[in-house]
Amino acid sequence: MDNVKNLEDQFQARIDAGEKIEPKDWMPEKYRKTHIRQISQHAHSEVVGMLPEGNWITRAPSLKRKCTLLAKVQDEAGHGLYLYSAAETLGISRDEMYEQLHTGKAKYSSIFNYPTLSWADMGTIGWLVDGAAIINQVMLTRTSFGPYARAMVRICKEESFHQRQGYEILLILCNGTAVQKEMAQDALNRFWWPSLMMFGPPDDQSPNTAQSVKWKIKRKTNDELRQRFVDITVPQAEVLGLTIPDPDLKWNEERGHYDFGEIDWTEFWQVVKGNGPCNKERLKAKVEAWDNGEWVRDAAMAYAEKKNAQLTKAI
Ligand code: FAQ
Repeated sequence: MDNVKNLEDQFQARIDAGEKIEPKDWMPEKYRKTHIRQISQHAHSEVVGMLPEGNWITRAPSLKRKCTLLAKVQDEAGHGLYLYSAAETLGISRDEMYEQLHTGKAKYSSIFNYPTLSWADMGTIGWLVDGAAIINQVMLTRTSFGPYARAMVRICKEESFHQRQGYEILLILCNGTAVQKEMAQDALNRFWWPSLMMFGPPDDQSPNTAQSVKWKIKRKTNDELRQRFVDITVPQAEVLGLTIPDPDLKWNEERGHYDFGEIDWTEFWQVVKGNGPCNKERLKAKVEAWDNGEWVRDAAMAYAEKKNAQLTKAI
């Protein structure tokens, strides 16, 4: 018992000194489990997050837009793969993680359970969803677990490009016809509140935050990051000439931040529990893709086994 306490104290001292923890280092079991939970949920979010935008690849308004959207969606797949690899270093297999996703046991970000109804949603997802993801993930480049922190550096560079391409779509729409601007406003109206929910429950209702901050898994709390997102995004909406759908949104001189209205946490928990507008559709699409891809996985494995056998024989 004393031995474990000593190890835990030494571990915390390493964290406090700003050292990175690597997969083969000793770590408390809860630190390992928290990372498996967070990194795998993050990976699932990237992968399920391809679906709402994938919906618009065939309907993009020009070849240029189609290529850009295709590249963005592929980037998200890549992010999922780096993250699954980072989680695997903690002793969970990719198959186990997929199984947790496909059986509905694992979570993924609530935001991807909302439908994408117009082309303006592609702009709004880039601007707000990738925008929120960057604010959360820039902090994660300094997270204490080495493989996660390193994966986040590259991911953030790509998310930053995604945010700009989304904002540019909206700039064009907002400077276009009245109908195009209306489309952009409608997308903002639908995505604003779900984007604020991406940062997770308020700090006083977040069971994981206190320990995760202590272990430097989280460098800022859910509410701190949410406030930062609002402060950065409001002036960007002003440039677009769009109205954020929150009558309580107001600059607070004393705090040096925007005040904003009450988030509907009942809606958030409903979506997290599987009852959002698209939860069932998203899971069904993922499971179908997995089942339909079985012959590809089998063929790839058979090819790899054959190559291995040839190599072994040659040696
Ligand atoms: N949705 O105690 P906390 C992206 C759950 S990537 C669903 O505060 P924690 C890129 C939480 O898991 C977006 N569930 O939890 C892209 C926990 O449940 P559990 C994903 C949520 O972990 C863009 C419970 O509530 N980003 O968008 C959500 O300390 C465009 C209590 O919450 C990441 O995953 C939610 N929004 O803090 C892709 C970033 N919020 O597991 C495609 C890494 C909370 O105990 C297109 N993750 N829950 O059963 C994190 O930073 C953290 O995990 C938080 C949650 C901040 C999300």
